[in-house]
Amino acid sequence: MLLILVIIHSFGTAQSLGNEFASSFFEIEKVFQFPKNDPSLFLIQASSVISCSFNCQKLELPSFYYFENNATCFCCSGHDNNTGEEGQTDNEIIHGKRTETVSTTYTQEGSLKQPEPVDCLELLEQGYTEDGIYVIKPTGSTATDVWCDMTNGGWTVIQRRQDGTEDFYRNWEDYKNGFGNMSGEYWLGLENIHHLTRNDSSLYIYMETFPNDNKNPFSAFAEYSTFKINDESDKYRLTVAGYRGSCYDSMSYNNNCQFTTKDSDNDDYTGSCAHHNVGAWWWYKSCHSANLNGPYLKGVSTHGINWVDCWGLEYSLKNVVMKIRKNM
Ligand SMILES: [Ca+2]
Repeated sequence: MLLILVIIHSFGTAQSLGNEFASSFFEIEKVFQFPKNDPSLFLIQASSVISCSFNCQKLELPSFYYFENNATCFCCSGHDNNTGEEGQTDNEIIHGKRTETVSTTYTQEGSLKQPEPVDCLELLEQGYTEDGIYVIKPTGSTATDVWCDMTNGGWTVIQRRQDGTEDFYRNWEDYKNGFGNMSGEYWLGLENIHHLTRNDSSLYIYMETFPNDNKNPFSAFAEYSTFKINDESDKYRLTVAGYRGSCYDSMSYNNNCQFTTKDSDNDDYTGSCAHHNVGAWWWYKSCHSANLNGPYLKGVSTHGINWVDCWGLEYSLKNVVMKIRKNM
């Protein structure tokens, strides 16, 4: 551990990186292992304290030092709390906020550990107020990228539809593990949703129609004060209750249902609702009412992205965002 302190000391106070490293270290997003014989230590390029923090968490190395002068970040698994070695850093970073230049003793109190945020609400509470992609690590799960809606109070986005670029007619493994692009269309994954909803949580759904279709209402929200899904052994069974919204409720019908995909039929319908509706959902009996993972069919059509009680079975929505948050 003394080696770490020596490395930090030299990076923090001197020219930090030697010329022999400079060119390769500034390659964006590339991860460099340093030193080569120790897999727990990494030097990465990072454009800000926040990207440093998140990238280190992604590597599952919760501690970090960020050096603004050369835009590098040193990730490590932890600090030796017993050595009492003294070091000098350009900036000390505590809980994601940079302090004035300090000289510090590397004790537990002086460690730069960044707590791993379990969801977007926790990130918001740590002071991250901008909407965007963050790394979270739900309790019991692994680190994952996610879009955080901070503007409306720290919601973790679990699903987004907006342009049809992503294929949502997928199998069980994909729905379990998640798919898509966090800045576009995606499904976070049932496993993560399960872990995120172990605490009392709410679900908020925003839905929007195509302007040219002149639908009334143009958009709607549906919020459920109880939203929880069981684990895979129970096929991610849904608990949903406590509706409030601006149109009608199309999801309480799915309460207590298991999840169904095209290759895993867990619905009570004689056929497969996933085949019938070309999607995947917590369906029941005659399948329909909500089909937010249906195909992107742009307006009037059969079995698209439906919210039946508001726009009927024959209308496929333009935008959908599903997001969850721990109840406060
Ligand atoms: Ca069936």
